[in-house]
Amino acid sequence: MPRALITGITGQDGLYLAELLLSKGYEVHGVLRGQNNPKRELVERVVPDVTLHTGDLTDLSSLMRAIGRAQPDEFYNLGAVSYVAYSWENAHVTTEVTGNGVLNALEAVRLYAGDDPSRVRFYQASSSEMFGKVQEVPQSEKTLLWPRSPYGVAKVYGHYMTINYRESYGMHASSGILFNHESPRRGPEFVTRKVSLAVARIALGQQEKVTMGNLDARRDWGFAGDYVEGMWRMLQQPEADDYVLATGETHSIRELLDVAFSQVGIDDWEPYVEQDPRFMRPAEVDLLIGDASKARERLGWQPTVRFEELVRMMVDADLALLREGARDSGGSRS
Ligand code: NDP
Ligand code: GDR
Repeated sequence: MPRALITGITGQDGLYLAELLLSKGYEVHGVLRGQNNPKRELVERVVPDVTLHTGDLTDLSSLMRAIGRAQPDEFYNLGAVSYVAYSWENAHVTTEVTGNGVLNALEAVRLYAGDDPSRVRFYQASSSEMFGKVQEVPQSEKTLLWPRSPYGVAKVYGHYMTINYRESYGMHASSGILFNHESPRRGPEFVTRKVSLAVARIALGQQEKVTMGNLDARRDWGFAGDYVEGMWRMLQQPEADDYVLATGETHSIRELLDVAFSQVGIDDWEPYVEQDPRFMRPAEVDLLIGDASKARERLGWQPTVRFEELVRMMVDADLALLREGARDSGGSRS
């Protein structure tokens, strides 16, 4: 039975990946941070077969202890401070977790693996946010990186450190450059979920308006369930490499609002949407659209859920959730 260890097990991708690996017959372990993590209950409910180990990406010895106990064949580094807007206000914390945390994870794996550094396969959760200021479209593994946020800068560091460990030590370390991927488990701070929750509340008469930031930014949005399959496929390759995962479609926040509101029968959303500079970013990533042809050709990977279906799925899930009267956001991410 292959064994996998996942950091970021409480997050959107961690839960989908754990479900995927369990369905493939893996023994799955997760790193859980904090002395009383409120999301432990969520993980135990959704994936009860996962074994949890206490650890933090900023604490190398805790990672080494978790690896020693889990004895993984595959290590998925999904843990991060992942909210871009927050990263300006907490740049040092973001650098420590999202940047230096990758170095800690790589070091823990390298030290554990001993004489055969490639015996534990490593996945790094890199991001389209690394492309930042638009250099070319669509963006591929070869596009120049020009990050526009402390989060993006930290991810670039983690990305190159992963490549460096592959080249320096012969580690089987792959970096997935994933474009935005969403689901009903998405955190409510991210724009798709913020909108799907607000639209559902507005439809049920629980909220009057939603306050947004920049409506003109464009993103390449896919479904998280498809993207964790791509992560796994990367680690099944004989050689480690870097891969873009994306849908190849781009849509603006305005189009997101069009589809989300239309799902509850509202064609003109303007009366329900306000803009506030509070939600504008010091530097914006204006346009993301990915070229996933390498993943398609080498991994046989392709997304199965398109933009409209994704947004409608999220609005429907939030309507159902609110109707059930679930009160905590933990429940909303299950
Ligand atoms: P989430 O924000 O849902 O999850 C982040 C996870 O990181 C949580 O489990 C969180 O744990 C954990 N974490 C935070 N700080 C630490 C720490 N100090 N030590 C250990 N773990 C920590 O993110 P997603 O699931 O959406 O994304 C997974 C990864 O993929 C992230 O690295 C993200 O940056 C990256 N990514 C995501 C994309 C997306 O569109 N979703 C696209 C490209 C990259 P806790 O619950 O305890 O806070
Ligand atoms: P992003 O996702 O920054 O792309 O990072 P987010 O959903 O936060 O923002 C997407 C775009 O929407 C605009 N926007 C708003 N965003 C939020 N959160 N709230 C608003 O009210 C709002 N109004 C407009 C933003 O300005 C932005 O242009 C996500 C994260 O998952 C990262 O961890 C990951 O690496 C990247 O996707 C790929």
